[in-house]
Amino acid sequence: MNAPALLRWTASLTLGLLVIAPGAIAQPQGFNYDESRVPEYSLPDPLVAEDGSKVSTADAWRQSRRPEVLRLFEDHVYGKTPIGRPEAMRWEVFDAADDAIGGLARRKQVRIYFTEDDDGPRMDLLLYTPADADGPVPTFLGLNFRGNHTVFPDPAIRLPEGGDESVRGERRGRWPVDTIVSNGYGLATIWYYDIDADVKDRWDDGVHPLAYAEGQSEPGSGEWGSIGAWAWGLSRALDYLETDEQVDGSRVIVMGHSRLGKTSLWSGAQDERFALVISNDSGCGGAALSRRRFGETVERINTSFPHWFTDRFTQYNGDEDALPVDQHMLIALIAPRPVLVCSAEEDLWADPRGEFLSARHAGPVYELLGTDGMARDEMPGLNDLIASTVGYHIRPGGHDVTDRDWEVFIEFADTHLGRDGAR
Ligand code: GTR
Repeated sequence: MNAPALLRWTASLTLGLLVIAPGAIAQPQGFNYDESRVPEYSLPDPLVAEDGSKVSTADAWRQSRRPEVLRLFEDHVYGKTPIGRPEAMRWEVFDAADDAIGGLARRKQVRIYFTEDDDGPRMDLLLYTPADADGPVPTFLGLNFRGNHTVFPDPAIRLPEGGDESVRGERRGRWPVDTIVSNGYGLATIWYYDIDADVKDRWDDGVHPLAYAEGQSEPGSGEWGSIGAWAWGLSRALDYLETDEQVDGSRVIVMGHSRLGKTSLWSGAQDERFALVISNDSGCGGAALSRRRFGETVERINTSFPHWFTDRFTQYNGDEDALPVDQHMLIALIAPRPVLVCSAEEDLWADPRGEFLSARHAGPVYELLGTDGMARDEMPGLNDLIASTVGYHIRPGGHDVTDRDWEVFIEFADTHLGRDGAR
């Protein structure tokens, strides 16, 4: 990223913090935080097809309704992802160590190039796996907000272009790498700006240009926004992870927080290779039901962050009931794979109840596909993990990723994927 982009990025993060920093800072005014003022709404039934027919078999879901719901999210919410894995994609492992984190982990850094041009779009993947693993391990994959070097105070982590040395390790609280590897899991992470800068009205950087036709300079109507691009980057990371002998490619867990939680859900919905999907405090456009208009609304998100979604999502500003989908159907697209929705009590902007209800209303699709679905009808109390295939958890505190969140991610992954090498 060049220096002006870095400045814009810092500015956009600062703005994000002013708007919804954890706990201490008030939720934006002028939005509904009162359950009694949630309007009456009725959700589209994930099991009723557009032609009105009821889907009653797993085959019918897989063969016709699932592709239909996927297309509705492409057309109306996130935009269509116009490309798959580029033919010229390649990678180079530029760092490998067996004695990272005081001997606890192996570290690897891989530069993934999307074209044959070394200066073209590319991303750096940082991978830690347990040093004592005898074989491939289940691995968490998550994008990070501020650069790989912020994830852990490890001097060997390459600084992104234009990156700031003084923030090395500053996000360690969100990425307890030592706990993750001690529990037998790997952690792979990428700075989301490598895939696409989080800047509105800027479409000439990142991976969007890879899909442009001659003369095109921004995504067309109905094409991917930034969430679509970040999700695509996660799939390309999985392309690499499937080849890494330290990682069990059939047990990669895609997780993300906030805008990157919206991204992990969209990524897991599109790419069925992800074994488990986790969204943390993902809110509007993520796990929360749009029709509740509790906290952040469709209009507000399209106004603050018009580049995240497809242009067509703005049709539903103030008109959520007209959406042919709601976010429970995004979760249903992940079925039958386990999915965990995590909320924080004070993060009303992200509508914890709306996140729970979304998970719950995805349940019938999971049940049709032969799983236990969502085990409970009522929202649980604090720190009470619902560990059914559609899982949910809410903890005390605000918008953040905490040690408690990771404890829950690991417990849920242990339950659904099994674990190796735990100590
Ligand atoms: C906020 C936005 C939320 C959430 C958050 C974040 O400003 O309103 O939807 O995505 O940013 O990503 O930190």
